[in-house]
Parts: sequence; structure tokens; C-alpha cells
Amino acid sequence: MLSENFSLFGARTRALNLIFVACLGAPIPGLAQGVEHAGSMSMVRTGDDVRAVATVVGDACQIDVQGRPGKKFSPTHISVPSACKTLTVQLIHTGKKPKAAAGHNWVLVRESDLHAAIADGLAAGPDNDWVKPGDERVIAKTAMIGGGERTSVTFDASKLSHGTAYTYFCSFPSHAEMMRGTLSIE
Ligand SMILES: [Cu+2]
Repeated sequence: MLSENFSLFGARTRALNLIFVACLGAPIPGLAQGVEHAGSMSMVRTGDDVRAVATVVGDACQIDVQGRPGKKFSPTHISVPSACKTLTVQLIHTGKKPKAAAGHNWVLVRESDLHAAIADGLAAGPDNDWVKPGDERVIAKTAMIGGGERTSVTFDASKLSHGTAYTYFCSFPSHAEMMRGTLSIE
């Protein structure tokens, strides 16, 4: 009877050890992962990957996007609820450099149009904020801004479709390769 109890205890200890080891292998809660609340927007962070859901007020939706030093957007993924008729994206440049040195904008295209839109934008030059004038592949874009500035764009979100992959990027030279994110209709 005593030995049975001992073996039972041993089995439990091994099981607990396994759970403990499994936890060590997982991302450390609170460091690598966590939930942020920026205003009324909920964001889930996993390392550099930040996913956010646009805030819905009636059928007008809103999201804040930071353009950060190091050529990064935050969030890096925006989920747009299908109830959104319009989406307002407010871009906040959290860096210090002026527009001419390290400007940021927010340009939305279909993922399949990304490379062509970037290439034509580079050819369009700084007078056009590095976006081809009248580019029909560009679904929405903000102005190019410098450090400490903010700007916004409101566009018709009902023309975006569920199941299509959209990408947003900053068209400033050498930024677009790193500075991009994805958007989808949920
Ligand atoms: Cu940029």
C-alpha cells in the first residue's frame, strides 16, 4: 500500500516536471506576449509582430498606426471588421528625423500589387511622396510626414473584400522592404 502511494506520488511529480519543462519552452508571458490597450484599440503583441483590430463606432472604423524608428510599423497587422463602411487610419511618426531624412507614410495596396507599386513610387520621386501619381493600385494613402507629426486618411472600406490579402507599406526609399504590414477584412 505504501509503495503504491509512493509510485503514485512519483508519477504526479514527473507529470508536474513535464508541465514545467513545457512552460519553459513557451514564450515567457508578459515579455514576448501581452495585450496592450492603446486608447480604445486592443492590440496583441508577439515579439515585433503586433496585431490590432480597428475600433468600430457604428459603421465608421478607426485605427492608429505608429511609424517607428527602425523602419517599423505598429501594428503590423490590422483586422478590419466587415461592419466597417469607412476606415480612418491615423499615422503617428514617433521618430525625430524630419520628413526629408526619414519620412513615413501609410500606403495600402493588394499584396499582389506591392512590388510594382513600390517600384513606380521610387521612380515618382520625393515631389510625389514616392508614390506614382494617380496609381490605381493604391487603395489609400496618407501624406508623408516627419518626426513628431501625425496625419490621417479615411477611405471606403466596403470596397475591400474578405479573403483578399492587403499590404500597407511606407514608400520612403529603403523603408518599404522592412516597413510594411498586412490588413484583412474579418
Ligand atoms: Cu518610412
